[in-house]
Amino acid sequence: METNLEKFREQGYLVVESALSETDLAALITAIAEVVEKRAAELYNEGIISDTYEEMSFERRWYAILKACSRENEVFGWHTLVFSEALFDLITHPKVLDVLEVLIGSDIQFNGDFWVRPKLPNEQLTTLPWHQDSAYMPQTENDIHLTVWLPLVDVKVENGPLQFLPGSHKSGLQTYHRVPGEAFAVPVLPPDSSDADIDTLEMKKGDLLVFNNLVFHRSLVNQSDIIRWSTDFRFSRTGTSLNGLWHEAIACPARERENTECPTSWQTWRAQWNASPHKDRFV
Ligand SMILES: O=C(O)CCC(=O)C(=O)O
Repeated sequence: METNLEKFREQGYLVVESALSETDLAALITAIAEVVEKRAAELYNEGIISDTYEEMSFERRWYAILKACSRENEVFGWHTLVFSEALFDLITHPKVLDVLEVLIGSDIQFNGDFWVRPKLPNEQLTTLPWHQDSAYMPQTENDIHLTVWLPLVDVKVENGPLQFLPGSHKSGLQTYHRVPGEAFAVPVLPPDSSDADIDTLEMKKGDLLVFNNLVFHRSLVNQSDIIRWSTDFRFSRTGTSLNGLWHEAIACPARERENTECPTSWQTWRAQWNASPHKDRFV
């Protein structure tokens, strides 16, 4: 049987089903819900909304609030808003790092790049065209950078799954150009594929997706009426150059050989964050 490592090398991505439990994800979901709660209270107190939608579920509340104040298309992801110990604990969770260790060995650095994505119904901004992540991370194409992508709700065809082209990382980085109306640069030559090659990833909350920096993927429109919440973080082998990427100042060791404990504490990472010139760069 093909191992996870073989599958990952062949496809450029890998889904590990039920890698995390409800409990593993609970603290981050609570941290996100607290951001929503705080913002709802502010908007209510400012008289901008007349209901805080307190009774609504995690999947619906933020969208209801944004609709009520006509601010539906604001950002493609949250960064500073979700900076928290809960987030750090998930990034450095042993179950996450165990998956990575099989792929890149036991000396692993967290690149400092993290997002929580509230992908809203029918939102264009978060409907991403085919791309390779190295197109947006200069000078990373000769190294392995891994994205760990975790759905915080079940992902189906209707609510904006990711699609991949298996094996597309093998042709290297393509050239990209800007297209009016597209938030992201798009490849000059569209990836060479037929529809039959496209792998649409329906995932359950608790599944873990990991993909490399050269595999072609895209994010479909969310055609449902719920938010497709997800979170993603990037990693590489310890010592891999981050070449001045904007998040380099908050990169840190996540695992080192012969040490089961994460070598970086939350306190250390928070101090890095506080000293970082970029901490207020994104919402
Ligand atoms: O979460 C998404 O919808 C898109 C994620 C993505 O394309 C990426 O992280 O490169």
